[in-house]
Amino acid sequence: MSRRWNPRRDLRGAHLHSGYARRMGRAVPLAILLAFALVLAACGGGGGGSGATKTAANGKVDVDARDPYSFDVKTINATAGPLTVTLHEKGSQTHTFTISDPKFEITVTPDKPVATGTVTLKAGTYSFKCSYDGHAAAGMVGQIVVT
Ligand SMILES: [Cu+2]
Repeated sequence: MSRRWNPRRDLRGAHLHSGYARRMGRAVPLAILLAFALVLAACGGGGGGSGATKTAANGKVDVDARDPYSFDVKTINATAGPLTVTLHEKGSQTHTFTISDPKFEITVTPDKPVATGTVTLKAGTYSFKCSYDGHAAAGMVGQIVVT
């Protein structure tokens, strides 16, 4: 029967074992928390974007498309007339700079990292986005304010 066993050793064994279990029990959630923190940091870094504003100079503006899913500008100020947009690929995914009305789209890929196009805009506010739905939803959107 178990009464013949040295109770001290049994107790110590149980104590050590429970200590080990406690450490493990703490280590696993910590690893999960760290993994979540990394995921959140990655999302925050890209999707957060910024409220950056750029003003077109001489009818030209440069826009960076970054991974994951952000432009380096949220608001582009421009004057009525032709606006030349140069899109630069700063990541490794295909992105577009798209205006739906008037229809305008330029596309960059890792193999073709710079794209330029000109669109003529009247005074008003236009939205632009990356035409990949997931990208726009993740923050690749902005507006052009034409005065
Ligand atoms: Cu995109």
